[in-house]
Amino acid sequence: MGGYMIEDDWENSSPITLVLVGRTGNGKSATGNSIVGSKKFESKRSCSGVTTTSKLKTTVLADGRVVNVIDTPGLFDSSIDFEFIGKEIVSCIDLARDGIHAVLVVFSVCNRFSEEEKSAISSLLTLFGRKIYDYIIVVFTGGDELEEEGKTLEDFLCGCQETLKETLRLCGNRYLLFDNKTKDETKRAIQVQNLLSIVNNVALNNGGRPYTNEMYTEFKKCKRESEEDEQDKQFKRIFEMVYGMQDSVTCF
Ligand SMILES: Nc1nc2c(ncn2[C@@H]2O[C@H](COP(=O)(O)OP(=O)(O)O)[C@@H](O)[C@H]2O)c(=O)[nH]1
Ligand SMILES: [Mg+2]
Repeated sequence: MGGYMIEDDWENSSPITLVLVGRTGNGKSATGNSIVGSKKFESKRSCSGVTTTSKLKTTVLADGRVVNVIDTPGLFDSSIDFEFIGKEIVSCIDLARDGIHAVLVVFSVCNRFSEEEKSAISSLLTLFGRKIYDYIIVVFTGGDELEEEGKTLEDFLCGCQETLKETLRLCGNRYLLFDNKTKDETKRAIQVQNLLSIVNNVALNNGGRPYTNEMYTEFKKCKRESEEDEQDKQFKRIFEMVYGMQDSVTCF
């Protein structure tokens, strides 16, 4: 009963906020456009990042649900420094005023799963804390390319590297395929519906609670404290080493 309350409440009233992350060129902006149903984000073939700061666009679905989509720059590209990532993350969390319902990690079936991608996932852990994994959905772009080869996503995943399989397991095996090139409006709408049904499951698993600024602040606080803890321990170790040795010196 309680579960249904959460579901009904979540589905009908609150806007859904999704954040797109991943390496430049994987199709984040194109996926954002597929979700909102128009070219609101700039998506380009060139490898230089088109999106330089995080942007939020909103759409209202046929059933009245409001969906906010936040597109981010390639935060996990190897060229980007940690300070910039930190600032962008804070700006994303500010943009998502009511919290983040799902983090869409975008991979492309056309690009090899790289070290950058692997580190993107671990950066999320470092930046947001373990809780963030409960909100991740992996979106593979390039559905049209697979279709052309007569392959399904499962065929693709069968032949993929073990590290990608491990990453998917880490993200609760929540993944789906997007064809951002389709001109077929029904196909686009079905893709969005499939995504939203996974978002719905994510929300239910998280008790209807999105990832909020408070959770982020709490994580940062705990992290700071544990770092301070670690510093304390380290200091204690050094202290014991120095004074322990002195003790033994006086003993002699
Ligand atoms: N064939 C194909 N190309 C795609 C798909 N999604 C994105 N792309 C292309 O991938 C390139 C990079 O896309 P973009 O959205 O700018 O990536 P971003 O840097 O992650 O935002 C563009 O040329 C897109 O047209 C897809 O589903 N199929
Ligand atoms: Mg982009």
